[in-house]
Amino acid sequence: MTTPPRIVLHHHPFTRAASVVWQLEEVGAPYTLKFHDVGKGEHKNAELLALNPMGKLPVLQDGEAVIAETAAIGLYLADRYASGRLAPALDDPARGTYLRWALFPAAVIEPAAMAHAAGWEYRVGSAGWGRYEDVLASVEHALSPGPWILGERFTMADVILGSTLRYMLMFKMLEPRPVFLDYVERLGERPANQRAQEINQAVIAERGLGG
Ligand SMILES: N[C@@H](CCC(=O)N[C@@H](CS)C(=O)NCC(=O)O)C(=O)O
Repeated sequence: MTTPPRIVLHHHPFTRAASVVWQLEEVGAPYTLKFHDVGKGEHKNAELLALNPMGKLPVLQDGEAVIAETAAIGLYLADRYASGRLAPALDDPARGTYLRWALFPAAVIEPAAMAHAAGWEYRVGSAGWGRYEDVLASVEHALSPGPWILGERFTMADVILGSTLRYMLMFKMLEPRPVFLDYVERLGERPANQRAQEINQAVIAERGLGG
């Protein structure tokens, strides 16, 4: 009898959990998906609230470890299962840039784009995400010349940043600068990304979520 994988991803394909499938495919560790119908509010069940009182997906369990927040999940998986491959080693100076760009999407890009789209008024000097224009310029600078955040070296930071750029471009929440579009296109060529899209699509078909 085979034992089930330790890693369980609480999942719905229309949430950020879809990009964790890509993280997992890059890492290559065995995992299972546990579907929660967000449309029916199933992600607010007692089991998930106990794991993540935010009541949000994704949540990943790995044995006793419980991790919420997409970026934290990616960093955890890379350190735990792909250290030196998808995550620079602890004593590698490249780790600074790696961590910076893994955290930048949730800490800066998302709130900046949201504030911009919603026309929020705020004090640029007090808001951690600053000015929308500066955010765009910073991401553009970080991706030039590319092809990846660490130059020739692909890491989990690219999965985290690329997932955010992809969905923000898709939902027209980010200015479609050529550097961003080229980066997302390059990421789309990665076999692990393509496998993840197939896995997410299969869940959409199986659950009749196509709309
Ligand atoms: N900061 C979190 C955001 C998680 C999040 O907002 N998840 C959304 C789907 S992408 C969700 O669960 N929404 C349903 C709800 O809030 O009820 C992360 O990066 O993982």
